[in-house]
Amino acid sequence: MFSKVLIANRGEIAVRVIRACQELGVQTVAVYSDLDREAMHVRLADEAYALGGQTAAESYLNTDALLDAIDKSGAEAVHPGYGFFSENADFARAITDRRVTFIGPPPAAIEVMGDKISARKAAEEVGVSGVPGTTDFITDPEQVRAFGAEHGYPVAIKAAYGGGGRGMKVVDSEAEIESAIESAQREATAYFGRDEIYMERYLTKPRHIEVQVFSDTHGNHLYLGTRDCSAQRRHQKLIEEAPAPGIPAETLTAMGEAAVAVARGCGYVNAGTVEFLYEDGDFYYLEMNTRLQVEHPATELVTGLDLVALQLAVAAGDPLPFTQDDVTITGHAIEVRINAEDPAEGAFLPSPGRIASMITPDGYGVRFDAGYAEGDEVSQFYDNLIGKLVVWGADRDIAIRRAVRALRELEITGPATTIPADLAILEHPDFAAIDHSTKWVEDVLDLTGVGSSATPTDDTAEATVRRDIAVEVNGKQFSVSMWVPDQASNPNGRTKRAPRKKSGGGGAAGSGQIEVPMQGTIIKVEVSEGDTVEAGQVLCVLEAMKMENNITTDVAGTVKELKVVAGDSVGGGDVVAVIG
Ligand code: MV4
Repeated sequence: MFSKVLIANRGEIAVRVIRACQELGVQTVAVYSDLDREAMHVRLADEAYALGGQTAAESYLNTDALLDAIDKSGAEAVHPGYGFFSENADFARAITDRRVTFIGPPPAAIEVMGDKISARKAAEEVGVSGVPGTTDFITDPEQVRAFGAEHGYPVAIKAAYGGGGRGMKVVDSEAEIESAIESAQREATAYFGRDEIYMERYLTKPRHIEVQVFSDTHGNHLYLGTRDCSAQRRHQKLIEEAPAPGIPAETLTAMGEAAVAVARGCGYVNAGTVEFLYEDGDFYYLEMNTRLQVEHPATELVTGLDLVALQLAVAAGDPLPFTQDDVTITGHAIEVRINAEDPAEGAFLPSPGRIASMITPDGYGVRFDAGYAEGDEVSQFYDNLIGKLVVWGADRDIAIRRAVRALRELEITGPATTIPADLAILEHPDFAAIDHSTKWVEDVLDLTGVGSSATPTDDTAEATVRRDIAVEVNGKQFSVSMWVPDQASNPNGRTKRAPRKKSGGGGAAGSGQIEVPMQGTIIKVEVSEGDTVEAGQVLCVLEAMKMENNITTDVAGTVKELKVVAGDSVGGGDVVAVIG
């Protein structure tokens, strides 16, 4: 086993890995951005190194700063967590070039699975098929017309070098082919810098089922059961469960064996996930995620395995200590994601801010993996996952009831959270009946009347509290404890955000000051200064929260001023155009 591991991540996954290391007697090294100097993962680690910067690009994606921290700390291995550099073959190579172990798959396996076309070909080579379609790039709308005529509509047009659902367009009829191609190419270029697209038959009510695989360096490849992650919104999962319910045992076994074939075929090592779409009893390979996933604890609770401990063992060269026959699934697990987002009216608007108070659930079968504690700040710059509630039950119904019970115990004040939406899903008869699909949250679940869970906080208490103050010396962090008035730890008092100030004094309906509702990137501008526009007309396209959003004018008039061009970053409330 390693004696020292650096965790190239933050938040709950960094905390998860640090805890596993502590249990194994492995020294832990945290890295942190300027905003994370006092973050939970830094508090828990044995050592911490400053990366500098605020945004992900300036900090957790700063290769030089990370390599520097690795050198200074003397870590023998790096755990990338998920996101950031976890599926970056260049980073994995930069690590291994320094004779430091990357706790993850070989760079070549990351590369094969990195684009959908080569991933699909790799699966086809081992006899695992995806949704009927073609791996040829679309160069002519005629190809889509011919495919639609043969297989019927709808047809899915997908970005070849994309992922996470970005750039997928659904064509319902021949008339929509050209605009769908244009839109898919535009999104693909905006997100991935490449515009190659391909097509598949579009499944209208699929479930997202994934298989957890694990491979060691001795050629052993196992599957550790399935998860259903269909309860998601705009490709952000809300609730996951293990095993995938309501699927015949022989189908689950066939999916497990298909996943292992894919892993073996690409020379996989360490933890991975093979994703499938499941519809009407059939399953279709989608892609492989070459990392440990957010939802791995659901698998841990039904297999009894510590997947992070296994990752460390496999990375250290140990063979997997069990065989496929030893893997058994017991009971049912449900993971509920708690994000700092306001689900009111189904909008899921980011709600960063300081966690004024947090009462976490407990009791039989309940686990809470958080990346924050009371008093910590959820930054707008990073993923806003506060924590994950993971429950185990003897069967699915018990697990659902336990998840609801635990969610009701969980109280967070400060940021709004996804808890009300999570409850709406868990208490819905469709979810109980497994009559949901990947489209269900967006198309069926009714979140009207679901209110904001943001709560004002009482900041009048004058008690003293212990604060561990981080002191940085030559880029390395040391901790000093102080007892200070509680006020000092909360200089801003109330943490509920004041009503957002409208920029430029405008923004009110009908004022002609057209604002964007949230932070994002302008990917297309549809009008020019001097143009005459009608109410409801699209002015520009904002890419935000992984989707294209049309920004429309609510008044008719002339474009007096246009404040953005394609490629501009904008913040929520920024005025993009003035219509007069
Ligand atoms: C599909 C599909 C239906 N038919 N492909 C979206 C994410 C990307 N990785 C693949 N996705 C889908 N591909 C065909 N041919 C429906 C989806 C899909 C989806 C898949 C998994 C999880 C959530 C999803 C939400 C919407 C659509």
